[in-house]
Amino acid sequence: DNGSKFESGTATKTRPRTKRPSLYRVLLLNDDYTPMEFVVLILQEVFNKSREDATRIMLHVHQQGVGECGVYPYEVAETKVTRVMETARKNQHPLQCVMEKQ
Ligand code: NFA
Repeated sequence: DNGSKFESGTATKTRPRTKRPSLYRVLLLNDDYTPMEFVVLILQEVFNKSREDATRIMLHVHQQGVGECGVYPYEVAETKVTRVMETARKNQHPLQCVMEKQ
C-alpha cells in the first residue's frame, strides 16, 4: 500500500509517472507519376494543412524527394499513413507515405 498505518499490504513507493508518448514523423515520398494536385489535396484533407502550406510541402517533396507532413503519437501517425496509402491506391497513384520514430 501507500504507507497507511492501518493497512497491512506490501509497502510500495508510488510516484506519479507521466510517460509522454513517443512521437512519429509522417513523411511523403516523391515519385514521377502522382499528380501535384492530388498530393496537395491529401495534405489538406489528411494533414489539415492550409492550401498554402500544402503547396509548400508538396513542392518540397517534389524537389527534395521526401518531406515531413507532421509529427504525431503512434496511433495517429499510423492512421494518417493508412489513409494516404488507401486513397492513393484507390486512385491508382503510386504515392508512398511512411512514418519514423522522431
Ligand atoms: N513528382 C510528382 C509530379 O511531378 C509530384 C509529386 C510531389 C509526387 C510530391 C509525390 C509527392 N507529378
